[in-house]
Amino acid sequence: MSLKTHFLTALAPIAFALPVMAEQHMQPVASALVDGQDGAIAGSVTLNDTASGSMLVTLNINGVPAGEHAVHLHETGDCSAADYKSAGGHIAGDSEHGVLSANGPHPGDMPNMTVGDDGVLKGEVFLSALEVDTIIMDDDSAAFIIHEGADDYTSQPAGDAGARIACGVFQKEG
Ligand SMILES: [Cu+2]
Ligand SMILES: [Zn+2]
Repeated sequence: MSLKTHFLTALAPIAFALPVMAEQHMQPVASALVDGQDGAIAGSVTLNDTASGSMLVTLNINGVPAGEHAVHLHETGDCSAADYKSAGGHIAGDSEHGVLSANGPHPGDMPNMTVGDDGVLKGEVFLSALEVDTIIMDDDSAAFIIHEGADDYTSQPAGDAGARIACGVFQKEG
């Protein structure tokens, strides 16, 4: 075997290993299929653990009415009620609602999402105070909710964001 062949043989496993290492910085840990009562809203929300410890939330939903909408993680993985009140209140921990509250925000409070005439709600959000295994995937799971209106980031308990127009229950990935 020539010296050159030895070199290539040694390099090959490294070339295959590099993309895998990159992916390990982002692991999908839970996801939710999201829909609404009118049948128009459809999409998904994915939760990824990252190397930094923050959770990366990826929103990819279509058919949402144009305008500004509050999006939150709610404490119960149950979208069975027509008004989605079955999903309970926000995942709260010891915090108050909203980034404008002195003791806020709740760990699953996210920025308002602005949707255009194409109905696309697409975005990425970092949440630093959430653990998937203990908080999202507890005994009754958790839900993602889109509200009719915007979150004022300060009203208790949920930002005065109006009706719940879409819901999705988180399931563990893998
Ligand atoms: Cu909410
Ligand atoms: Zn909240």
